[in-house]
Amino acid sequence: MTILVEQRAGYRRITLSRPERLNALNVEMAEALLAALDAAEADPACRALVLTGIGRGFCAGQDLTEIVDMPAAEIPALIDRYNPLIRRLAASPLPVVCAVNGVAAGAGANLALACDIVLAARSASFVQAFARIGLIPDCGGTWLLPRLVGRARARALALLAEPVSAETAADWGLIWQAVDDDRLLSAAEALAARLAAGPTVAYGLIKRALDAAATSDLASQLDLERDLQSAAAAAPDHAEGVRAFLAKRPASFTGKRS
Ligand code: T3D
Repeated sequence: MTILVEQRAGYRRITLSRPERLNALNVEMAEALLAALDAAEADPACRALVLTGIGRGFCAGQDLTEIVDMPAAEIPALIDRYNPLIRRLAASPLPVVCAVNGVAAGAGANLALACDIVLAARSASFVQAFARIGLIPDCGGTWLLPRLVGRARARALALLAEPVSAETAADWGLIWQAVDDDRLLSAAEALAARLAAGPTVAYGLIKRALDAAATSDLASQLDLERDLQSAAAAAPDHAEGVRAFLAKRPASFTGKRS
């Protein structure tokens, strides 16, 4: 079993579980993660996700023992097994909190960055390790890095392949927050619980709008905001949010579509 899935009140925690290899990614793990996303999204009681790793690493990227003798011609097919996971994480209607418990290297770093809110233990680090083994950042790295940290830092991260501490990652805007190691899981779970009690439909639409903005012009984005706002407003949580505000009470969101 390459991952563990645990049901919590309102959300699921998915834990990468190949600690002897620092949770290095293989096709079996990518497919298990996709199946876990499918199952979570199909369950109306699941309204957020936490992704973390077991042991001292978050994920050391591609399991290199699996590609050591792989002909270059087979690489595209391999990457086509991973890319759906990055697309699915980014496009999931559920908010995904990543708790980076240790080193996140190569595809493991970009797997974390594809999540919505990334917390990292202060002892964790991020390394775009690809160039060390003559590869380029994949799993969305070349798309995400310049958008997250700008051209200069993206280039240095990718070309130098040096580790960046969790604190620096937070200072640069690569991630949301660095937290004390012993608080990482509780902080991530508290965020997930908070998101699980939020307006789930609006969260999914917020993600869609922000993702579209990366490749859109202002006029198109305004049109998209109009359309997505209308979908958000049609969900019962919008009316509940307004009623709760006017009644000066906390909102009780259900996450229901209609
Ligand atoms: O070909 C393609 O295009 C496919 C797609 C590729 C996408 C990628 O992700 S390419 C990048 C792959 N990842 C890496 O190159 C990182 C390799 N790992 C490291 O550089 C280091 O392990 C770390 C910096 C992540 C951590 O270093 P350290 O010193 O804390 O740990 P360690 O001793 O190196 O690793 C601990 C064990 O995990 C060790 O096994 P052992 O000796 O105890 O039996 C090590 O071999 C194993 N391990 C770590 N990373 C991988 C791995 N085993 C297989 N694949 C790994 N990626």
